[in-house]
Amino acid sequence: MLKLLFISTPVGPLGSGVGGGVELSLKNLAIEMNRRGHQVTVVAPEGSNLPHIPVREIPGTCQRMAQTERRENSITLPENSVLANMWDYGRTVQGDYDLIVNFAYDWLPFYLTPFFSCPIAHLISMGSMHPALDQMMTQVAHNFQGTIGVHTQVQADTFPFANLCRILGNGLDLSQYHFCSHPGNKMAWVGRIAPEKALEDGVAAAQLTGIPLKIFGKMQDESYWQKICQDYPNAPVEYRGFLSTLELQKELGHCRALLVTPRWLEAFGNVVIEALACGVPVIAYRRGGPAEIIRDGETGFLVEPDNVRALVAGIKRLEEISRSRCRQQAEQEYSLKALGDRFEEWFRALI
Ligand code: HBI
Repeated sequence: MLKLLFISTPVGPLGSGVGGGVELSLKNLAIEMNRRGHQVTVVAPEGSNLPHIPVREIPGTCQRMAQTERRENSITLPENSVLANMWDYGRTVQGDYDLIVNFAYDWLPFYLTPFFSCPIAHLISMGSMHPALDQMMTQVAHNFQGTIGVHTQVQADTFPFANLCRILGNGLDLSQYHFCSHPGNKMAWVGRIAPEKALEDGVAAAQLTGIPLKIFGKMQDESYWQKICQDYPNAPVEYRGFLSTLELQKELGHCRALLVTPRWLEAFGNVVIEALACGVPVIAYRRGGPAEIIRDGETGFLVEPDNVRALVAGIKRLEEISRSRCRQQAEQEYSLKALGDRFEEWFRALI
């Protein structure tokens, strides 16, 4: 039985959606490790909540999202930083745990690593974004070999320490996702509404095909959304908000396809395996994590990045994809058991 301390992302409380995919990763991992009989405690900003997992809520000011920082900016910490407060708490209790797992994409946890006696596993949730952060990650990768975990090879390749990364994929509680064999005539787009996700390309594809597009996700950048509505006033789109997994999978399952249009390099693409779990084919730009997940022509299509007409060509070929093959891939590669096996092996290697 392992005693694990998960220290969460500082960008927002767990359950708020601000932490995007890393919230889902942390929750699923905590549930799976618990199921395996390990003792998991989560440290997260106050206002966080997780089903059946003890959460130590820490007060303080949330950290700005790394993708909103400019590459040449210095590393910043706000006054009464929740990131600093979470790690100070971790320092005081580290003796009670076999391993600390860091879920923050931030400079401080990497800098603090040599000051801790308890081993620390770092799960990096995005690609390279910031030279000062890359530098600190590189130091940890070399001085604490094996402690850097990432989701995909393409994400690892964005870092100078690519060969020192452990590739862990991701996973879902598939029992929460129900296979749907007969969708309606609509498509889905799922993700934080933010420029790096290029929602406008999905909207443009809906306009070109006339197939209604359901949009799900945290409204992160309102002005960005307003600009899309102005640029595509007649596109058949509907914003459905940030839904719970139960609600999302119900609506997602009734779609003919999920469109994945990242402008940036997605480290993984949780929404891709959520769609596959519901039997929904995925049409994605051949870029980042989705390009490593989707089996082109079998569980979806990978198309030329930033090319809306290529998305449309993929949509027209949807009949070629078997929806049950999509669900099958999720069960083979992205179940919580598969995820738990990969992570437990990693954790044990570090203890
Ligand atoms: N930014 N500073 C910072 N820290 C994080 O942990 C972080 C982030 N931006 C996005 C993010 N985490 C997650 O939404 C993605 O890793 C999925």
